[in-house]
Amino acid sequence: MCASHGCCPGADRAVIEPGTIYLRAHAIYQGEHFWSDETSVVVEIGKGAVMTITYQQGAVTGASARPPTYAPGSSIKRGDGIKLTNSDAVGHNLVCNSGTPEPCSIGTTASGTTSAAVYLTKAGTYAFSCTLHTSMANFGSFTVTNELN
Ligand SMILES: [Cu+2]
Repeated sequence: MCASHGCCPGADRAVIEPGTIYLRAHAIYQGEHFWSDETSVVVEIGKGAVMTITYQQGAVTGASARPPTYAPGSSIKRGDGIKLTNSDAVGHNLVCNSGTPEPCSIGTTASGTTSAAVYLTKAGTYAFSCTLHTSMANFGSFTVTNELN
């Protein structure tokens, strides 16, 4: 269909990244170029696997004593998510530090419960804190690889 409309032969092979893509149709008729009005589509990464970050019992006493655990590992792909399981005795949150590739935040999660998942689309290292407890600043980190889910 693309070729029959005389459009750019590479258009259907473009690598699509998440974001807004602006499109115009192009045609050549009797040597003249014609362009349609511009339109846009939003491309989103699908939601993939979810890593569980667990705050262990005693987490509030300090990161060095009881660091969080990561299952199945501390690395996810773009489009994957994280959720917080709080196995400590008091409520905690998980807020990505400033300077991470994109903001992330899981609100206060009560003792013995698991939060909903939060999905990330940008590759890089995400350090996080529980902002309720100063002893849990820079509490842990995980990595989002450039690979798409
Ligand atoms: Cu906390």
